Amino acid sequence: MKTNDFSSSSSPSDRRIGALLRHLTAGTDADRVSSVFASPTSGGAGGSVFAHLVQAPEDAILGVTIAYNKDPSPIKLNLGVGAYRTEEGKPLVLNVVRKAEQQLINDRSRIKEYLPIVGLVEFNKLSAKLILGADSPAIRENRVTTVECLSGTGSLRVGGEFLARHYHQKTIYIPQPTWGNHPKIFTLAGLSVKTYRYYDPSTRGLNFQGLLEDLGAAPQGSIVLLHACAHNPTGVDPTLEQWEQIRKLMRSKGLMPFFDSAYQGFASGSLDTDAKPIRMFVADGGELLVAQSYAKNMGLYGERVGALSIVCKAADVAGRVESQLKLVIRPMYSNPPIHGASIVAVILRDRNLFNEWTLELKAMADRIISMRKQLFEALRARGTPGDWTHIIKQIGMFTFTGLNPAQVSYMTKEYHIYMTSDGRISMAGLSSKTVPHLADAIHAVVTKAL
Ligand code: PLA
Repeated sequence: MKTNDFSSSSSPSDRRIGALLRHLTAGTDADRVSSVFASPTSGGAGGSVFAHLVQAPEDAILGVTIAYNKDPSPIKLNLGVGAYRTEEGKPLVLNVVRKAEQQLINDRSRIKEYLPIVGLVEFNKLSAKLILGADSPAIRENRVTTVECLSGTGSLRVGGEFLARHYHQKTIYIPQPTWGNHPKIFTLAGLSVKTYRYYDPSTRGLNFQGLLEDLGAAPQGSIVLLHACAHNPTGVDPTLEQWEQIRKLMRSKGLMPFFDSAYQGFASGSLDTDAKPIRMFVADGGELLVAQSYAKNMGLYGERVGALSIVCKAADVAGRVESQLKLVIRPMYSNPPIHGASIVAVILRDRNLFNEWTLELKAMADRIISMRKQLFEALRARGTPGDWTHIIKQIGMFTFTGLNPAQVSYMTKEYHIYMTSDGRISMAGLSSKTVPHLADAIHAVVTKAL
């Protein structure tokens, strides 16, 4: 039987006639396969159903690494993403993490079954203790519900979606500027995103007055995203006295605090000191949310391990909140991964490993602080015009240099130094060896008047 006369033809009407013919002559399997070529999602001559897509831009932060990887220059330097590097410029796996992993591997009783929807229960309890404090009244009174989520990002997303479903106010105020993913996470979670003033470029410090005015003018009950410490990208945190004023204002207006704690321990080197602002809000007995990440402070970036805690006023409410969180999580990713959370649980439950972790964490924080000093001194030695004291005043992983996008792109082109276009540099990506190169680049670019 010869029914293929039309199937190799390119005209759609020919193909339709061919298909019709084959249908009428009740063809063989091969005929039926070729008739599928006329359907939009099958192979063959038709165009892709995705052909209309435009190329999306790379992510403003993670795209910097992609550009860096493509650069063959031996002097290239990646100060884009906030990922800790050693003095040798290498990624670091903490010693305690290696030890915890060894323990896990040696334990033959460990299995790979699904975790519950809320994740590893011991990890959740230990995470709440780490952020709220071992003596937290909220934990003692069983008013906290904690769920394991996919690192800080996942915790923010689950918390955002929970609020969009169950909280009476759907607007979240985020600082201006903030981590670039915040507006996207909360918009997709179903909240409407507004900003409050945070940073004053003229002082390179906190715009405290603007912050108080904007939160004061926010509608009653609005959600407010607060960076727990080491504000990204500015490196500017409120003082404890300012936090106290923020707390009073927010509580007086029934604003709901949603803390993003992505850098606990990285700001001061102390886990407890960095958690103080959150604990001040818990101490007043009010409600709040906290998203925790272990990416930076335990160096577990790719393990995607974090937690969302919701502090409630009563234990029975916390229980119902948890039941609703499960309804958010189950259709999103069903249940979280087991490995990263197990590493964290091993470290947090064991006093020796915990102490060793705090030392390693402090060493990372100290190395970053020493990079700040070295860069500041290097610019001073070069007589680079401008006041660079913000390099040593700012807190955490990043320096918000004040360099503009043209200056950033010049430094990338001429010096192979990669950073986000807002002039943020990851101090954790620097080393004593690379400081002079960065200082040369900054000196060149500010004296060029771009
Ligand atoms: N919140 C803030 C304020 C962050 O800076 C980051 C990460 C996260 C949450 C999320 O981290 P996690 O999901 O990995 O736990 N910010 C990085 C990386 C370090 C990134 O953009 O993804 C940054 O370079 O800004």
